[in-house]
Amino acid sequence: MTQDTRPRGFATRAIHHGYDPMNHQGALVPPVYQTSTFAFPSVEHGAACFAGNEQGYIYTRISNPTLALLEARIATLEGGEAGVAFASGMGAITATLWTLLSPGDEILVDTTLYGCTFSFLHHGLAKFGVVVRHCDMTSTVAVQRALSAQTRVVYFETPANPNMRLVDIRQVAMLARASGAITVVDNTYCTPYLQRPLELGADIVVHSATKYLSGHGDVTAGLVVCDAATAERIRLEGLKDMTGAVLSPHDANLVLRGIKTLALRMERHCDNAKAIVRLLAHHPLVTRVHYPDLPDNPQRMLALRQMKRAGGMIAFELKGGYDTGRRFMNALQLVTRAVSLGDPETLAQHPASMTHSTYTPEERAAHGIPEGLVRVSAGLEDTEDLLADVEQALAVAAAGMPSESAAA
Ligand code: 3LM
Repeated sequence: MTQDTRPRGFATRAIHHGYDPMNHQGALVPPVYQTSTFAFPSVEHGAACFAGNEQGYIYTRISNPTLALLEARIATLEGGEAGVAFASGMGAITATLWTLLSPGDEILVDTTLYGCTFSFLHHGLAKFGVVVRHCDMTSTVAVQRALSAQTRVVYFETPANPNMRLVDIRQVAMLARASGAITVVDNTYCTPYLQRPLELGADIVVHSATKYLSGHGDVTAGLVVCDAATAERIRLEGLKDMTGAVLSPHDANLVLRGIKTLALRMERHCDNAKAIVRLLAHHPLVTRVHYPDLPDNPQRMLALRQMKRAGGMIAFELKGGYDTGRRFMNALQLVTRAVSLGDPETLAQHPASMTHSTYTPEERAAHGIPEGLVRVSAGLEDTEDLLADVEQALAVAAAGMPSESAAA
């Protein structure tokens, strides 16, 4: 029998990469190494492991075989050399930025960011002498102008949470590199199934694996992927010493299980989002839909270039602003009112009072987050059931409006 040497596809690697049952008593599913510490065969071996002269597990806050398998899987899917696992997305983001930045350094970030990332930058990093600067990264000219000799890190989400603005990863990473800065991309909204920032020139990818990667709403987890040397620094500085935000082996196992079905699930999330977007875009109560693959979206060509499909996240605005949005969300019967995203359940939330309430109203206005914006994470239910629920909730929201504004 000849060995198949073709590179394996995404779904195959998501299921098999880095694990051979024959090395584990034939166990089809990787065992969970539910242990905090590891026995040394000799004191000399233990000392050599601590000195970094020999390979070996020491303590789960540093590494663990279950976490190592998850790290290898996300690294191959993102097309990077190495991964590091964390207890949450915020654990991954904070550990990475604590590792890369020192007082006096500057971090250049996009206009719109997830609420807790925004507050970490302004209320966390800034307190320790890191200069945080925003620029509109939808414009490469603005990025070029904003980069300075002090810019150590360029950081963005694409699509951005919650308003779906896109950043041209290839262009911005190229400008950052030319200026000596490291590009960090939060790829939570897309997952490597839809978008691979490292292949487009970014240096580091961060994830909230709480979302699509684990995919079942039952775990909080974070992941980082980059070159092996930087991953080791982030592990030994940001994870081991600065945050201690280690993922539990049991939760790593849940993320590994979720990743096995990522390709299938992402296709369904995209199908459902597309159907909901089509309903919203033609509905008289809807004033604006934020979604990458809409004919009138000026960033549509960029979406087609850097994303396989447009994703499962939608944001939209209704006539009558927040009041109508509140009525719409309260009228939902199948779609669940909840923050988070990427779960089998379709979720709806109000960024201004929930995920982005870490911004002041003035900051939301300056950072492109409308007060009336409604965000939906399209789940995996039957499309017809979702459309029926969204349609009836829009009708309830419209019925509660003063008649002249509903007709306007
Ligand atoms: C949310 N987001 O509902 P964790 N990066 C992105 C994210 O969306 C998130 C994180 C990082 C939401 C969580 S809000 C109270 C609930 C793009 C999380 C942080 O630490 O795993 O939650 O990831 O938008």
